Amino acid sequence: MTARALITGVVGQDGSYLAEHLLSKGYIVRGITRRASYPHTQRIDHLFAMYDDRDPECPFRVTYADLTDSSSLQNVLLDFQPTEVYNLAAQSHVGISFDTGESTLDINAIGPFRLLDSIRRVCGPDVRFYQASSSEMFGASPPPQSELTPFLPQSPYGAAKAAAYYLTRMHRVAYGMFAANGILFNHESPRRGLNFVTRKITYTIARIIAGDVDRIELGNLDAKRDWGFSGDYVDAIWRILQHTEADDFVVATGETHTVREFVAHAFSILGLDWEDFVSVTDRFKRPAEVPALLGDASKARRLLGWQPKVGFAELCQMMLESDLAARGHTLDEARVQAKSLRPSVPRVRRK
Ligand code: NAP
Ligand code: F7E
Repeated sequence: MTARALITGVVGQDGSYLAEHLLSKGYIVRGITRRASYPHTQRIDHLFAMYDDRDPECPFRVTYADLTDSSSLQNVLLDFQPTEVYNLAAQSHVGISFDTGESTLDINAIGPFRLLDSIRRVCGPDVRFYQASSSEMFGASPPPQSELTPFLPQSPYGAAKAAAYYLTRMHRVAYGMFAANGILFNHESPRRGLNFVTRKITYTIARIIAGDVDRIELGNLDAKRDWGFSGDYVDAIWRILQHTEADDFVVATGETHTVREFVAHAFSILGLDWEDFVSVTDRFKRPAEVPALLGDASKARRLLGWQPKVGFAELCQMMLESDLAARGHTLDEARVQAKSLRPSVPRVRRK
């Protein structure tokens, strides 16, 4: 039987890479997206161009549904009859979750419950379910973090993801469902949303080179993150659902860097000193911070045979090159242009 994957959050960063990954393996893929007032399918437009959805055999389709709307979830489950469900949809910005706590809890905690409950009622226990859990659940627990590390969430986002993690396990235990958690540490790509710190940095550097702006404003530079590449992580997500039994897995690189190191490295690729172009503002600081994340993914390595391919420096350069290319610059051209830039952040403001 052909595997049939339902992906929530298909227009997001991971959803787009996962759809590509599953299509390349011969899956029939159905994505769901919620209504937006303006089209936001940029990350999957190349897939729409590859497949003709007027063809009844088309392996890739996208339907409207919303994690806050059980009836829409039941409709798509009844219509599509998936063999695997990947729940990637979420309000995924930690900082914004402090401003939108209630809706973040609704989408990120009750949303997975609605989906699990609907799968149980509509599809039965044979459907495999993946929950996009997060290293943000570890919060204040010191590194390194593994599947055995206690959760101490520091944000509405982290608390909601922890609730969803336990609800996923509960459906495994109570109803015998194949319900698994991937506890993924930060993962980035050229498709990363513009207001996550890595992409904000590479995108704004490209704008500095183009002369649109003269600096980047950032918040906490001391936070440490274990940053990997989304393209590598969707393979781990797929492997988690192919494992012999439903289980929970940390997915991480095992290397950690501060935000300061990321921004310094990104500027250094162009031969620039980051301190000439970065100012720190309280505006981007959070009411509570997760100080340090460093994942121990030895269980995923051992049981899933998974390991990341893209490292920190390669990831940073890949994102910068992509943002420069979108503005018509090669890396070499940007390096030449960088030589003519004057520092925009006065020394006195650097503290
Ligand atoms: P992303 O780019 O923000 O994608 C999330 C997607 O969820 C977006 O396309 C969003 O749609 C959709 N969504 C939000 N609310 C929805 C709702 N009510 N109904 C249906 N769809 C909804 O995030 P990502 O980086 O791909 O992350 C994928 C998942 O992994 C998320 O659950 C995230 O929390 C989790 N995660 C991410 C990381 C990471 O570092 N990237 C690490 C650990 C866990 P709109 O475009 O319409 O907003
Ligand atoms: O922040 C600091 C910020 O927003 C990283 C999501 O994918 O990973 C992500 O959550 C760090 C934090 O990611 C700015 O305070 C400094 O310490 O890129 P971020 P995140 O909060 O770690 C987890 C695992 C997820 O599950 C989430 O979905 O960078 N930081 N200055 C800043 N962060 C932002 N966004 N913007 C700044 O200007």
